[in-house]
Amino acid sequence: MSAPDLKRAAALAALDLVEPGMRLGIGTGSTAAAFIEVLGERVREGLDIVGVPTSEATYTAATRAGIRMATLEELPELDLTIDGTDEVDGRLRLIKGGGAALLREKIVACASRRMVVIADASKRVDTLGAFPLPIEVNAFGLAATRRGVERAIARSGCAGALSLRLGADGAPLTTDGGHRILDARLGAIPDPEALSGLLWSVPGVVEHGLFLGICDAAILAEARDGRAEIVTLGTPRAA
Ligand code: ABF
Repeated sequence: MSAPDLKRAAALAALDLVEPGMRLGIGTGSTAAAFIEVLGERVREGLDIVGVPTSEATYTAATRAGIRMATLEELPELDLTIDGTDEVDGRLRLIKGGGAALLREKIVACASRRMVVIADASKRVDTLGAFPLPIEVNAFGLAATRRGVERAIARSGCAGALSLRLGADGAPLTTDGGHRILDARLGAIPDPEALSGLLWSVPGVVEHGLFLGICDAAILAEARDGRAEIVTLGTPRAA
């Protein structure tokens, strides 16, 4: 099965969690795009829900799909957020932010009663960190913030290079929130909780891509004998 087929299979499994009248956080990335597609089909068949996007790109895609959208200002409490991820471990700890939307994704996820990630099973890891950890930083005083981030990484027992994320035009990428992203190539993060706290203590760090204790379930699709097998990791409530 192709990756798009697996993403769609995970998205369809997440759609089963959507009930009429729900206020939905809708994520960013290609798997979230598959969810928008299948959700749009159900909305066109009459499903009544309202969505809050985690990025401008998601707002545009969901609106095009005919999904009624609102802002988090209008709907500060959500019932369920469906979003993608870059990595998920066995304790439902995530690395997110490959799509540069991590700040709004974390805000929306934390405004939701439940947060469910959808992905193909390649995102499943034993230890977080093979995927570079995105760290969203203020553009002001970037050099000083970078040194603070390097010290925080070292104090957490991790090691690895930091790089400033560039956009397609080769200039430093600017997030929806107007910030910059430093990607930390750490390889492995044995103590995500320790690293999270140390990063937050650095002046100039706005947010990072470690989602710890936020995710309720992960719906993973894996190809088995030409079919998609769905594995749901999560709390009994979510699973
Ligand atoms: C988004 O989904 C980001 O946090 C993450 O980087 C991305 C994963 O994208 P994809 O589903 O295309 O692999 O939520």
